[in-house]
Amino acid sequence: METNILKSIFNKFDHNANYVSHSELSSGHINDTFIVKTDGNNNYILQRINHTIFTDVPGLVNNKVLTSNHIRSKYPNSTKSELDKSVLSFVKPKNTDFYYHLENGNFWNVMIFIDNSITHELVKDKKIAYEGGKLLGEFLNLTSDFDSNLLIDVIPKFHNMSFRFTQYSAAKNNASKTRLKEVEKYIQIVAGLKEEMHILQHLKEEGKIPVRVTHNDTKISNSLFNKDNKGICMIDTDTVMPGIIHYDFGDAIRTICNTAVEDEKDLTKVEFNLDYYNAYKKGFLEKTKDSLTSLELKYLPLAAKTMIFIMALRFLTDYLNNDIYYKTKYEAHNFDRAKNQFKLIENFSEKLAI
Ligand code: GN1
Ligand code: MG
Repeated sequence: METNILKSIFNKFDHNANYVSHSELSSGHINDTFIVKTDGNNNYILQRINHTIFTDVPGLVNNKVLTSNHIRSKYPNSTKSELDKSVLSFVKPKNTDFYYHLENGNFWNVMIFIDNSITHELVKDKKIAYEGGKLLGEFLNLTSDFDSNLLIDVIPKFHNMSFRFTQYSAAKNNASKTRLKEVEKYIQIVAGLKEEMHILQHLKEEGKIPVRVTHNDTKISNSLFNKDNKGICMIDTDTVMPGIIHYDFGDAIRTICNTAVEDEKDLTKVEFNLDYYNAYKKGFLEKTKDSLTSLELKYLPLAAKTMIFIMALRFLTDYLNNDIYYKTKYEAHNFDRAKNQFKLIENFSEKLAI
C-alpha cells in the first residue's frame, strides 16, 4: 500500500498525532492491518475491513465498540490512558460520530496500539497456554452481562456446522476434477465425522447450551500478552456476536495445542499437545467454572475437536472453490491448511480418545 494513501487515510482520524512510519501485520486471512508509528504518545492500528466478507461493516464496528465500552465500564476507577493500555480503544474519524472512515468503497478503522505487547503464532510454553486460558475466561466473564441482542450477527451462521456442510457440498459440486481428485481422501474423513460434528449445534438449537456473547475468532494470535507473557486482552473482535462458549474454547485449543503453525506443510510436525490443552483448560476454568453449566463443561473436549474440524472443512471448501475466501500465498495453500487441521484432529482423537 502506498505510503501517501495510507498516511492520508490515517490523518482522517482524530488522534492528534503525526504519522512517522507504518508496517503491515500479515497474520490475518481477511482484513489488511497496519501498525502506524507516530510522534505522539500512542501508536495505532489502522485496518481496512474486507467488506466483501463482512457485508455490514458499520454493524461490525458497532459490535466492536459496544463490547469494548462495556469492558471499559467494568473499571470505573481507571483513567482513559490506563484503560487504553489494557482494553481496545477505537478512534473516531474527525467530524463524525461513526468509528469508521469510508473511502472509495473501503472501510477503515483505527484503534490505539497497546505498546509493549506481543502475540504468538505458535505456543512454545505451557505458561502461555495457561495465561491464554485465563484471558479468554476473563473476556467471557466481562461480557457475560452484556445484552447480546445489541450485537448484530456479523456473519450469520458463522460456526453453524450444517451451514458449513451446505457450503462444502456446493463447493464439491462445482469443483474442478483435478482438485476434487486431490482431496478424495479427505472427503471420506469428512463423511465419517459428519454426525459427531453436529452434536454441539444440536445442543445449542435445543436450548441445552446457553447462548452468550462470544469472540468467535480466539486463535492464539488474537490474544495479546505483555513481554512477561501475562495476558492483556483479546484482540480482533471483528466477529464478536452471540454464540456458545465451545466456539471460543475450541478455536483457541485448535491453535494453542498445534505443535506447528496452521499452514505447516510437513505434517510430521503437526501434533496435538496435551500438556497445553490441560494448561489452557486450567486457566480457562479458573475464571469460568462458577458460571458454566454442567453440559458446557462436559462438552469442552468435543468443542476442541469440532472447532478443529470446522476449520479443516472451511479450508477444504475454499480450496474446492478455487480460493475465493481466504488470502492465499501459493496454489495449494488452502489445501495445506486443511490437511494440517485434519492431521491435528487425528492426533487429538488419539490423545484424548474421542
Ligand atoms: C480468519 O482473518 P482472521 O485470521 O482474523 C477467519 C476465522 C478463522 C481464521 C483461521 C471472518 O480469521 O474464522 O478461524 O481465519 N475469520 C473469518 O486462521 O472468516
Ligand atoms: Mg479475525
